[in-house]
Amino acid sequence: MWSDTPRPTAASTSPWCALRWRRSNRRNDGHLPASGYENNYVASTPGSGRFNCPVTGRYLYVGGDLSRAMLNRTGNPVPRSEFRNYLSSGYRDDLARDILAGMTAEQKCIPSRYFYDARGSQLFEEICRLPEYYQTRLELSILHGACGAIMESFGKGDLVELGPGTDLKASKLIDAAPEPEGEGICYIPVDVSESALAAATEGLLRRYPRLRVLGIVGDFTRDLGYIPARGKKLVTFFGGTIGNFTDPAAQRMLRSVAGVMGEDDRFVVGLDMVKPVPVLEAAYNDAAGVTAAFNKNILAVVNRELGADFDPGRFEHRAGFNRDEERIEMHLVASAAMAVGIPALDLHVAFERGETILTEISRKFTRESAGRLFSAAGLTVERWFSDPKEWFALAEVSRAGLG
Ligand code: AVJ
Repeated sequence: MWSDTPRPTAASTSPWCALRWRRSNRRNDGHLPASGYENNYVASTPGSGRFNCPVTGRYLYVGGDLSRAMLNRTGNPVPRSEFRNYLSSGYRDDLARDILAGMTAEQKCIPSRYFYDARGSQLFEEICRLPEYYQTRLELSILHGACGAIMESFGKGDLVELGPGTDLKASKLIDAAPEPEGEGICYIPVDVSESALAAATEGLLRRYPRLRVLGIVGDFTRDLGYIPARGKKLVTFFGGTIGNFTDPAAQRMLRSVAGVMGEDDRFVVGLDMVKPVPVLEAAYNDAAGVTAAFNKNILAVVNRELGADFDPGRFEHRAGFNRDEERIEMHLVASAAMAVGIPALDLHVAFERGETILTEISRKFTRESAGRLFSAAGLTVERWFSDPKEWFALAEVSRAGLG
């Protein structure tokens, strides 16, 4: 269920673990470990690594090595990074609930968040390198031009990135910060994939010796409350992923971001824009078939997690632009009538030939529709950065009506 993200329990078979989690429970304010207990911990485990609590499964990750660790006031090394895991065993429960709803709906559907298992994430990275998929490259070049202005007004504080994927965007921003080496910045990536977070932060810790990292392993549609409330914040949500949400879901998401923002805070959102339809459709129907493989992989996720027997070979990839809704819709089309068993749900699903599963919507915006989206969530566009053709844009928004 969406609501029952488990809190850490104090019970543990490992004394340091129990102590550690009780501490983080008590002051769940996101402050990085300061001194004392955590220092002993680092000193006894030189180098970097992750340490699981055997009971909660949560872990502390200490990155970098002691030679690069920062020193506290008393000259003791302080770990520069910590990961907190707020994900529960709820992933499978969520999937089960979503698949039950999706497979019994008039238009069968599977939410796009389930694309991103290890293979799906790898396929998505491949998509980003495709000649037809202009978004990733354009966004990075827009950010290249915008990062100076964005970081000049931000200065320092918490840099929160929702679903980072790679460390490319964060390093562009940190490079453009007024102070060198990540001084004064705590990078707070939020992602459901702990391995993606570890990969995205390791390089940053090496590259910026003064940078601190607080990794939040969680779902940014519901775990934003774990982002520490302190100082100044710059929140980023790149990639155009906001377009994957229907309007009500986008409103919920934007409102929850607005809820952690103060009046000086800014939120930078990547938006894919309406453009000639052939360009849009080519981006989701690449010649190499990577997007088709990415689409079908969602069936492998359901098979693995719920014991279902979808045959990905009997579904075809289809993606097209819906002009009325201004969005790409991605489907899997049953190439024959078939029945699919989903044992974990005690469900048999009948497909007619040609019936589809909707797996993703990817909304395309205009300045006007983006403005409406933000203002409905209590956010105001402060600055707009885009390429000359306005194929992609970064909207820098603030909380409306504050101060
Ligand atoms: C990462 C969600 C922005 O919608 O374009 C790429 C995902 N789907 N190709 C998008 C995706 C098919 C992508 N987002």
